[in-house]
Amino acid sequence: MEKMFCFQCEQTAQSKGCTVQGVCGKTSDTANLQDELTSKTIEFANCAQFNECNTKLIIKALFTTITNVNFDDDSIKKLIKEMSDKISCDISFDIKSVWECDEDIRSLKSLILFGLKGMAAYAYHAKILGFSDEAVDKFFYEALKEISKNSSAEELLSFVLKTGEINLKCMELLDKANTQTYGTPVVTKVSTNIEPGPFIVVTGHDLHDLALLLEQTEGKGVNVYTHGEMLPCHAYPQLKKYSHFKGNFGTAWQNQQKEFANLPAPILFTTNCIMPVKDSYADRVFTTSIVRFPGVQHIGEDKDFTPVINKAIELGGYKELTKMTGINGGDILTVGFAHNTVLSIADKLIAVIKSGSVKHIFLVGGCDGAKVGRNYYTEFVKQTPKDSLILTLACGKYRFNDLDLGEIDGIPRILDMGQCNDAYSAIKVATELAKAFNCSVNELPLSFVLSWYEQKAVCILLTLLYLGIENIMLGPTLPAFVSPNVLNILVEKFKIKPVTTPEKDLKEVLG
Ligand code: FSO
Ligand code: SF4
Repeated sequence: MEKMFCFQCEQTAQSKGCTVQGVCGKTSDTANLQDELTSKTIEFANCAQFNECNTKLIIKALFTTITNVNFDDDSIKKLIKEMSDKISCDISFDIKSVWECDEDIRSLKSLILFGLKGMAAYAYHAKILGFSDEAVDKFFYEALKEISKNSSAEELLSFVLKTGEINLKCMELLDKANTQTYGTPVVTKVSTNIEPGPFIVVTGHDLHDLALLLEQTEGKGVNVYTHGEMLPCHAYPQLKKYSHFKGNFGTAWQNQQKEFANLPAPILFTTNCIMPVKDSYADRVFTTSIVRFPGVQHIGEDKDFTPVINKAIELGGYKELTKMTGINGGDILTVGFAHNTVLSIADKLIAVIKSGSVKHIFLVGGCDGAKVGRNYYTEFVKQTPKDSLILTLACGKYRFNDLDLGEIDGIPRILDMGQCNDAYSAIKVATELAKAFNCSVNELPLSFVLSWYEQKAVCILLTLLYLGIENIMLGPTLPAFVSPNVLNILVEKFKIKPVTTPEKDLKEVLG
């Protein structure tokens, strides 16, 4: 008897589905509540009027069900009740009907639903900064309705690509929101060392929460360090202006239970990826916005971070400068190569490609994760030829972002473009290069080597497919929700392939 069913992330049990409890730590009760919330959200989208308040509720519900966001049954129940109270039409839908239907339909509907969840996270961050796009907002209703219909595989496939198209708009919107609010990222060197005295570690993806925390800690003798996907925040002028915004602590999300165990500082989670919080550091963890974990103190919508600041002062931080490194021993991480920065040196970039100093560009991006095989990405980057550049984004970069691979004619070989949503920057750079060389993106000496873990990576992948990007290498394993027939379509139409070994894949790419 299955107690639950979930196969939305890369670490799903036996690469098939979690049926007893989540590998992520989600209990079957939480998983079933998240299914109920998804079902209610689909019912709601079928009858709700299109307006800001309803859109926000839909986005919040979708974001809540993303992997490693919310483990708290009470808050999910509250959201289900809020949604149920607003359902005004007579419709009944159970997401379990999707899990139980024909495997190709299940696969296509999963691609839409999981892509939508990822997009909801990006739309949420943009809305917090006051930025919305009507086409993006309307699509949430339309796509959720589609999931409840009896559409054909063909119709669903075109909806899958439509999800990718709208997600591109959504990432563009978030890029606009972040840069108009906090300035255009500039190249910045970030230290991995921790200075003496009280400090706060902030993780997740939300720039707004970080900005508020920086404001509230100013002049209080409490330093702020990023963790995980917050690292690129150091490049934004309106954030880096704070002298107490110091550096980066730790590596990617899957190492948090080890890295936080003895930390003499509080940790603020602004989004995923939160792992089950161990007793050894539970009293030091704070969540805010959509993130929740039972028993962990939550900072509400008033965003009063006083309890976090007081905790930092109480714990006191390290007594002396504490040297730390990335996973390869490097202690400086360079960030800030967003599309504006890279395109500001477009002439130089074009020149080094034309002269042959740069023969290939690799986009090695995506999520990190716990699986052993993920050292593929470290090895891949280490083995790339010296006349190649590596664009990177999202938390998978912690596998190699502390490596010093040198420069080519003044351009660093590793260019960190930002968070997962900054895949938009990579797309911008690729399309501009294609224009300059008067060819298609697929004809550029550019290869996409992606790592996926959760649903934000799904919507980014759909965007790349919508753009017609071919030969994407995807790992560490293919999604369990892609059925053999759907995979065949992806292989035939887009030549998508699973990663094999760095040696073999590099040989194939470079011929
Ligand atoms: Fe990583 Fe987690 Fe940003 Fe994801 S922290 S895995 S793709 O949430 O969103 O990259
Ligand atoms: Fe399993 Fe991933 Fe779902 Fe968690 S989110 S229950 S690990 S498939």
